[in-house]
Amino acid sequence: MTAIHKNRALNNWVEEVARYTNPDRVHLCDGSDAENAELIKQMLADGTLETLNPETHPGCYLHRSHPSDVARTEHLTFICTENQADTGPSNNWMAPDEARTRVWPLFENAMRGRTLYVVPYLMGPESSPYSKVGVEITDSPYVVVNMRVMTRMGEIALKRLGDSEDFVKGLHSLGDLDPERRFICHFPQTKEIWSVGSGYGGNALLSKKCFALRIASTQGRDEGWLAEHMLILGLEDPQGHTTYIAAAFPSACGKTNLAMLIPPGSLPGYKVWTVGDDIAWLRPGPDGRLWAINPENGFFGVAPGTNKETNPNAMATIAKNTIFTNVAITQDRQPWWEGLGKPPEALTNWRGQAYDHASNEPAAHPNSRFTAPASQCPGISPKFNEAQGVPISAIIFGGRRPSLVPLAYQALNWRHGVLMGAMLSSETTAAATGKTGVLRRDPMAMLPFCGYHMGDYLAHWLRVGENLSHPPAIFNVNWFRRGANNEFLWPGYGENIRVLRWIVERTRGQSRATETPIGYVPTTEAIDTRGLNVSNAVIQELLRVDANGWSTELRDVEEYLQRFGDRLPYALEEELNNLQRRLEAAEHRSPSTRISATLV
Ligand code: OXD
Ligand code: MN
Repeated sequence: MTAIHKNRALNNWVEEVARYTNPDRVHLCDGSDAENAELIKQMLADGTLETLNPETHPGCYLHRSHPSDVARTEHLTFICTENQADTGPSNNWMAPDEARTRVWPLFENAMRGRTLYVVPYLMGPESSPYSKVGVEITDSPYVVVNMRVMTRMGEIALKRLGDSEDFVKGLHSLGDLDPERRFICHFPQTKEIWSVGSGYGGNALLSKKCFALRIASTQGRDEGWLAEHMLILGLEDPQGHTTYIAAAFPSACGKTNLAMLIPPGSLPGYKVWTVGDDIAWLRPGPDGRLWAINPENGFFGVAPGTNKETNPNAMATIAKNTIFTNVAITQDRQPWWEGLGKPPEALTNWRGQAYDHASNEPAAHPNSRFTAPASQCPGISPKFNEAQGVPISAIIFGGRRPSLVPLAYQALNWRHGVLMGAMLSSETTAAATGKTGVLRRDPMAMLPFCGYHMGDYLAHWLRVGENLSHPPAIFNVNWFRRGANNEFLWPGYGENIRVLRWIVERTRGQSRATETPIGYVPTTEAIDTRGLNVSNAVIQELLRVDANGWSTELRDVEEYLQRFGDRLPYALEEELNNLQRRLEAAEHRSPSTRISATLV
């Protein structure tokens, strides 16, 4: 084989893979428009893509995946380290030797009749010293065109790589798409990823969950920074001052909506700038603050529920040059999903069949997605490409909790905030295969994405905080609390700005809160409800701290955290005991009612 590139390490690896996978052709991707157009032409010809209405959705395409390949498959996702203890109980472990005998053979001749694409990509802004290079080898042209949207792909990455050997090697093959022969393996020690048998985004776009979270989290552990499942936004106030916030929510809990929020007219002068919607790389800066970059260059968002009311900026972002996966289409070939109003009469469902209106089935798959360039977002931050990133003043954790967890509250300090993140839990969604709507503990929303032992990860969080002279304040939010009739108590979406505003003001010592055993809870007056149809009684309920309920919750948290054994940092156990003691004291004073305490 002739050398595909002058970089020796790259060339040797591609040759080795090509010898084993046996493709018809090898193509090094340059990321150009012409290359993209050629790939799309090919995929239109073989049915991998379909054109959407060029008048309403110029440059947009539909891809229908195999019906058994529509979400991340966590039970087939492995961390492969020599020592099982290093992966911890929250990850599936496979010994590297076992991976070589069980998974590697699935790549043998897997690319016969196909093209092997070499996809170099850069995670992070071109000018940033914190950006990292990855190369994905794949036999899926759908993966290539998605990678071009989600990362800085092609020449730009090769230029950055130069003759360095320092890049994450990702090998992906669709294989035969049989879930029985599907594996997503990570080798943090050698910075390698093998993914076979799936074309689904989170399993196949190896830049995203595999590199930017699982591998990067281990690099962060070793180098003193954090790779997190977080959106990044800037909230500009009427005085023109912008405060940056990072927020972790489990998959499909509204990170994209929050990152792209447009404030309602009743709060004039506020503006949200989107820096990222899914992943943040966070580093202590020389000024003692935590600085964040978004390693990605596009959005791979959940389509259902997205509309002009819930996320107008997303709707504008995906109006052109977007790849839609597993959505339904209307008769005039516009993409359609649940949340866009009444289903039109003639509709083709995500499987490509006529939609049966009498059925209870959704027309779009609940985890159907859009892949769209970040540059198309009307609210994209002017700091999106900033080399140093943005300074983070607040970190928010949140999940779907129908009861107990208040609309918002603030941790007493970093250590308590780390416990708050460790306690995060949420009802499961369609982003991963399995039952939806079940409560699952998901520390820092990283349970499926942390590449090493969760106990070590929590200890790493504590260490990072200790080295910050100006650590971000830490908060927890819950947009999903329900009332007696199971109705959502909080309107959510654009109105969440009211909670963000309280958070930003707290970071400046400006807004009011009550000190309760679980942390600082906003006073009812501190959340601006002008122009909102939410009664005072509902606000009180949203902010109620039920000491009894929390004591029960903490017993569950304690049991959960115990699974991390002696790797659970002692400081967190202590923090949990302190919290338990504060709750017990409050229960004695005023059982299961709102806890009256000091205003701060
Ligand atoms: C995602 C996920 O795709 O979290 O972002 O599943
Ligand atoms: Mn995600």
